[in-house]
Amino acid sequence: MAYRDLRHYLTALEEKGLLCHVRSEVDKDWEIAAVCRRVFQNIPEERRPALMFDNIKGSDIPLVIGILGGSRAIYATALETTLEGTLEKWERGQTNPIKPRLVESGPCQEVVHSGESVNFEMLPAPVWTVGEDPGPYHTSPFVISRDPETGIPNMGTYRVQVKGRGKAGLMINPPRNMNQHIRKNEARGQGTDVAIVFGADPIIGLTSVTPFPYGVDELAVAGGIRGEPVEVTRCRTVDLVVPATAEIVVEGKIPFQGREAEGPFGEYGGYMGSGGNHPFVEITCITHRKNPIYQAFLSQMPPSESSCIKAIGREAVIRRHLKENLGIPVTDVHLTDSGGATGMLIISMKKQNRFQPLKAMMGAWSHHDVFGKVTIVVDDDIDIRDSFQVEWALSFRMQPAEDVYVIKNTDPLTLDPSQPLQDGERVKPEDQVSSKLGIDATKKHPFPPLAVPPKAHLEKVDAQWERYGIRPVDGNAKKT
Ligand SMILES: Cc1cc2nc3c(=O)[nH]c(=O)nc-3n(C[C@H](O)[C@H](O)[C@H](O)COP(=O)(O)O)c2cc1C
Ligand SMILES: [Mn+2]
Repeated sequence: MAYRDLRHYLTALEEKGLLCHVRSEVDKDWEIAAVCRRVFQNIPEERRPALMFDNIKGSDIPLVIGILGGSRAIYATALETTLEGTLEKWERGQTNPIKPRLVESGPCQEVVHSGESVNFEMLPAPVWTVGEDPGPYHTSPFVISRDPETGIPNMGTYRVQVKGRGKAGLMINPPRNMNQHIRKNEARGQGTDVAIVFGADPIIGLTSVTPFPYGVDELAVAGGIRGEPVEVTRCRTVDLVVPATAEIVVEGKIPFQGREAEGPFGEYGGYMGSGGNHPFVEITCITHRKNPIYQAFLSQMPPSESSCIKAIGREAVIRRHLKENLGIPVTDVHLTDSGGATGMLIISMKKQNRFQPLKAMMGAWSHHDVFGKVTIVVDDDIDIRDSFQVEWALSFRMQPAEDVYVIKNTDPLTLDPSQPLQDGERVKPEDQVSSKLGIDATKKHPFPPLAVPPKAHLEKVDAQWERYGIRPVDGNAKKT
C-alpha cells in the first residue's frame, strides 16, 4: 500500500533502522550543514542513515534530511521496493501515469496563516554554505505552477531563498519546465501563481527532481508509481491544487515581470553558483498540518543527497528515451555521483552495429535537460557502476584518434564553473554555450581471450577456499 504521507514513510524508515534522530539542540544557521556534510563524507553510503533533527534552536518544527537520497537503500524504501526494483517503478510511473484525485479538504490546511500572520521565516530553513550564501535557503521545495493555456500543472524542485516574512526568491535554470509557464503568463501580461510544497509522500519528491518532458504532470507519474492516485486539494489563495497530506504549503504569486537579485548559492557541483536577476514570489498564504515536519535535501559538494536522487530518476528517463524512442539496445545508464548526477554519463549496450554508440550519445544529448558533458559508451559486459571497470574499458577498448567525439555549440550544464569567462566576466546562464565529449569505448573488432584463469578453476578454488588459510590483512594491525 502506498505511503499516505511523509509521517507514514518516516515510520517505515524507522522500522528498517534507516532513520537516526538527532535529539540534542542544533543551530540551523551553521550546524545542520556541517553535521550533514560529515555524515555524507564519513559514513559509507551503505551505512548512511537519514536524519531527523528533533530540536532546532528557536524553532518548534523538526527537520528531516537524507530521507529520499541518504543512500540507495533509503531511495528504494521511498519507492517501496528493493535496490533492484527501482527501475521497474520508474518505468511503471512513466508508462501508466494515474491522474491525481481531487478531495474537498486535506490535513495540509489544518492550520492557515494569511494576511498579517504570514511569516515565511517560521520554517527552519538552514544556511548551507556559511559565509557565502546570503541567508537561509529551502533545498527541498516542490514548486507547483500551471500552464495558462492547457491547465496542465508542473512540479519541480528549484532552490528557494528566504527573503523576509512575505517573500521568496526562485532560481529556475533555462532548461526547466516552469520557465514556460512564466513566459506564457507574461505574454498575456500576467503573473504566475505558485504553490511551494514541503514534506509529502516520498514519491512526490522523487518526481519533483526528475526532468520529464514538458506537459507531463509529475503528480500523475507519482500516482503511477504509487499504484493509486495522489489526493490533491485546492489552495486557499491561488488557482492550484497541492497534495492533500503535505506537511507545509506556501502559496503566492510571481508578479508580472517580477525579478530581483537572488543568490549566490552553494551548488550541486561543489562550488558556489552565481546569483542573478531571478523571479520572486509574493506570499499570500501559508498552510500546514498540526505539528508540521519540515524536509530539506542535502546538496552542495558531492556525494550528496541531491546527486543520489537526481541520478536514479534521470537514469530512468534517459534509458527510456534511448530504448523506447530510439530503439537503441541499452543495458544500463549511469550518472556518476562525482559528476553531481549531471556531468558524467556512462551507457552500456549490446551494440548491433558500429553506429549505435554515437547514436546513444547523441540521443542522450538531445534530451531537453542537459547531462553528460562527458559521455562514455561501453559494451554490456562492463559494470558501469564500477569505475575500475569503466577505466579498464577506456584503457584497452578505445583509440583516441578514432573513438573520441567533441561536439561544439551545445547547451551547457547548469552551474558549471568551467564555463569560459567573457571579458573577464561570468556569462549569464541563458547566454552560455558549451560542448560535449563522447568516448566510444566499445570493442570495434573481435578481441583476444581474457587473461584470467578458466571459470572452472576459479569455482574449484572458491569451493575449497578454507583449505588455503588466506585471511585479509587486519586494517588495525600494528604498523612497525
Ligand atoms: C536538491 C536539488 C536542488 C535543485 N535546485 C534547482 C534549482 O535551484 N534550480 C533549477 O532549475 N533546478 C534545480 N534542481 C533540478 C530540478 O529539480 C530538476 O531538473 C527538475 O526536473 C525540475 O523540474 P522540471 O523538469 O519540471 O522543470 C534541483 C534538484 C535537486 C535534487
Ligand atoms: Mn516537469
